[in-house]
Amino acid sequence: MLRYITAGESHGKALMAILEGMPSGLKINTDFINHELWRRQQGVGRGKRMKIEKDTIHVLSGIRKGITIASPIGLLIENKDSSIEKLPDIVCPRPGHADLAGVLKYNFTDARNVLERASARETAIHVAVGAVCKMFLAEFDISVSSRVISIGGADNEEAMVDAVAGAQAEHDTLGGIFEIIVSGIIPGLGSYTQEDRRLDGRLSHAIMAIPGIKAVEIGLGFGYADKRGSQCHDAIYFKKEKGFYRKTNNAGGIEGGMSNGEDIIVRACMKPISTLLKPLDSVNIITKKQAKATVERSDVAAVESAGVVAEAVTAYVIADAFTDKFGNDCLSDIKSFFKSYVKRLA
Ligand code: EPS
Repeated sequence: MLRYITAGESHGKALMAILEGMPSGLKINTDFINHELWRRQQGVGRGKRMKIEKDTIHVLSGIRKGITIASPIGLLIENKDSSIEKLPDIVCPRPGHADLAGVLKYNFTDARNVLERASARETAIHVAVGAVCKMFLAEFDISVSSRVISIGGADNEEAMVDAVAGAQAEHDTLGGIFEIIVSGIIPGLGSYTQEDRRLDGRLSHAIMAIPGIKAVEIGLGFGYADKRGSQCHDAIYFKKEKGFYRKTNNAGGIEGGMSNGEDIIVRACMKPISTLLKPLDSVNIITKKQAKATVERSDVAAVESAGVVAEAVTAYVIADAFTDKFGNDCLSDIKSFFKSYVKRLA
């Protein structure tokens, strides 16, 4: 089992995570983690904050001489903008953001207390955790990637750039759809035996929990609804050199809550960013008078970044399911077990 927890506010001193359960013997490449952090900061529609920050990882514990030693891995990213104590109160909650439900729940008179933690800035540290998980999975030739399918309804790069520029000019924001692909996967990760062991449930949970995500589908997803079974289930074939395989992958690599050996394909929809420069109606939480929502510095769109974050949480879920099956103690033992499993499947 793997687990991790994060801490940190958007404009606090730093973002932190403790990742537990990584086996001993894994080489940690901090350049790779920094590259993943850099990827999250790119993309059409990102705001001014991305010009301020140059997210850089500090690995505080869990490695010695660049190799994991099975103890919890402490990760930290410093915020260059750490102005949390000086930032103004927010009393007109932004529709779509955590602001209103957060102040009601925690009895605040300032939504700043909510948004500082609810901000998608926190996703940076998930990317660092995911980068460690990707390094682990790479030992078994498993890779996780993503691609943007559409932004604001536009589905080619030029149109996406234009759509974002158009929204920006009108002080508006956009969302979109991205896809996650897990390649090199073996059959048998996850399990049908208990609902919380189902890989599709675990992946959907992790991706749906990324700020701004409103829908997740696996494989054909909603497309199954208007198909007959005979048109959409992936027929099974066998070749000596290949083992069991499919000619189609509508299942998105998961059947019965387990990986079936085909690529895992997950798509998710991100809603438009909730901070609008031309704000929607809101209510002042102190005076209860009608007002316009607070305007904060933000992005116009962050679909590509959300894809990078989803890669990270997917890598974590796959690594978690992988260690459930093959163990957590030491990389060489896991490799031996993995080899014998692959041999048995053949
Ligand atoms: C983000 C940092 C934030 C926002 C954005 C994502 O920085 P700031 O609030 O200082 O401009 O750019 O946050 C949101 C979209 C949000 O809803 O809170 C980041 O690092 O990704």
